[in-house]
Amino acid sequence: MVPMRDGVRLQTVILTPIGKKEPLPILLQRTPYGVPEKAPETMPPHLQELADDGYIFVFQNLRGRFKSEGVFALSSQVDLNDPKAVNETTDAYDTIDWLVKNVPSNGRVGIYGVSYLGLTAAMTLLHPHPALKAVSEQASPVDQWMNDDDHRFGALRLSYAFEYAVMEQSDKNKNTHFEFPVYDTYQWYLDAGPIKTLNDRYLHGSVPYWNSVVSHPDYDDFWKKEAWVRQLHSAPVPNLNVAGFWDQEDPWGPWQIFQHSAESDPNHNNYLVAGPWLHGQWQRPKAESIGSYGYGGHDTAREFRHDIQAPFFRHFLHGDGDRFTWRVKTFQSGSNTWHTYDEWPPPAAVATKLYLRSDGVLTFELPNKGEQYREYLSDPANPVPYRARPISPTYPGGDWPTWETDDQRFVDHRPDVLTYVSAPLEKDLVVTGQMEANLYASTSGTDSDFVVKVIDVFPDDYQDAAWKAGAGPAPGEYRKSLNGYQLPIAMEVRRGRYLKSFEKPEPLPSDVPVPWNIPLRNRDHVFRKGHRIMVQVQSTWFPLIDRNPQKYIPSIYQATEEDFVKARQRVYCTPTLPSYLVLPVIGEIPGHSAK
Ligand code: PG9
Repeated sequence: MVPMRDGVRLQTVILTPIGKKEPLPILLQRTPYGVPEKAPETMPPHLQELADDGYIFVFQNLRGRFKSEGVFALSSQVDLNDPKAVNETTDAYDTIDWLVKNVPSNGRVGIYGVSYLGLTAAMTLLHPHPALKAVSEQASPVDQWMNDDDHRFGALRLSYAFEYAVMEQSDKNKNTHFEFPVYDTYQWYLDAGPIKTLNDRYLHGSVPYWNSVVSHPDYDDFWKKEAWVRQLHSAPVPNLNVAGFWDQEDPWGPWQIFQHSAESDPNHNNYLVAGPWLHGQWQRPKAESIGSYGYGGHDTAREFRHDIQAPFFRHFLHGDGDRFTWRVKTFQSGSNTWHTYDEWPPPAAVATKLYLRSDGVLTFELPNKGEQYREYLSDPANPVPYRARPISPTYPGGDWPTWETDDQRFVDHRPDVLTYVSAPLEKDLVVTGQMEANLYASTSGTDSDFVVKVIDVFPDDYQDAAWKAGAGPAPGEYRKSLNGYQLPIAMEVRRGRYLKSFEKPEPLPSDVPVPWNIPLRNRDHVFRKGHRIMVQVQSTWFPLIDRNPQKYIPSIYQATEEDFVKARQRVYCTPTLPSYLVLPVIGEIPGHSAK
């Protein structure tokens, strides 16, 4: 029980290797999910590469979780000007102080971890203890209103935010899984109706974080204080940021930490590694494929841990080996190769527009005169599912982790999903850097959402050679095949009320085309020759994102059933109101005439 500055004691497990005589560095993980009860009988795969070098592993429960005393606030607020404040930054500081004074070591401490553990690692950067010599935040959120777990630019990630808050704040001594009385959670959330019902009927105000979510719809001071990264403007300690391109929870935070730290980094302390990973997949035993799409024989998890994570800590904590010379290293999907970059975004990437056309085609050419728009009816009573039903609960495990790689054919025929597709590419198209979508779109309502998905469409005969005599999958094997697979590369939502201001929402003008900028984050992917690029546009994505009533009201979380209305959505494609993707292209643009 390690004492903090306010007297609260935190449950801490210290595992010291037997047989290592020399003083070792300490590697700390701080978690809300529970510490190990005893030393593992055999070394877990994710610790193996580090254990080979020798570390004292320390695991600590956050305040208010399990046997740790105090209250778990599920908060990232840090007030550096308040000397009495306690938060994850001060608790980490106090823990490191106690460890170097009480545990024989070489006096050097590192902290690392994935997701919440990444967050507690990252928050040390705001006031690092002098003994803290290396940090590796991995999939840390940084601003829960703007992106990652709970919202996307203010659009609520309903199922995640609800189920996570229940999990962590229902019972101090365990991770609680909300008991859905029905099998398909899509049906449950739809039947529950407006957000208000969730407290009125189920939680009765018992989960503090959920209460905060529904009482702070806009980007107000509460959320700005939660956005701890706003206080980060340098790289005080070497930090290896790690991000997954298919991370279903926290894909955005690591890039933000990297960017904020780059504001002042004279010692080259700031690194980022990104790969084709689900949330935390780089710490799983293996990461060799997405579904049946293999990475050309690479086990990217093992390669990350062996070739990047272990040498990083070895250099800064043991004083062995060289410092990395690169700033960003990625495992590029499509080419399935590792790449290093001295600068991000790479200067060689050229922002290239790919236009959505009135006939449902994607081309590198601006629409012609006479092209107008495509439209659909968005009905909140029949929202587009974000993955194929039945949708199992987010926790525990199940198929939530992989949904961002699901074949999108399950929705591309829906009348409320617009599909645009390019011709098969004549050459590989390399996309490295920041992707975004810009739509001109209108709604007949006064509020609305637009979701954009960028998809890599595999050729129809992609995998035929893998089957007997190149004949293609037998009946019954189609689901295992990549033939015609629609693999999402980037997906994001914007909520209309926040197009002009995150702090002060405004109604949209009905039936007036307005510009929608939809950031699609950093990517490193090759669309291979013969593949096609697809874009899908829709206005519901349920229950991942709560339903927009499509009629403006001051807080969606106070909406009643009657507020939800159908709306006619139009995506414009005229020469003056074009809708397009911006792709950061390296090298030649296939099939693109120079005129
Ligand atoms: N995505 C989870 C989380 C991190 C930080 C805050 C809230 C949730 C996690 O996997 O830990």
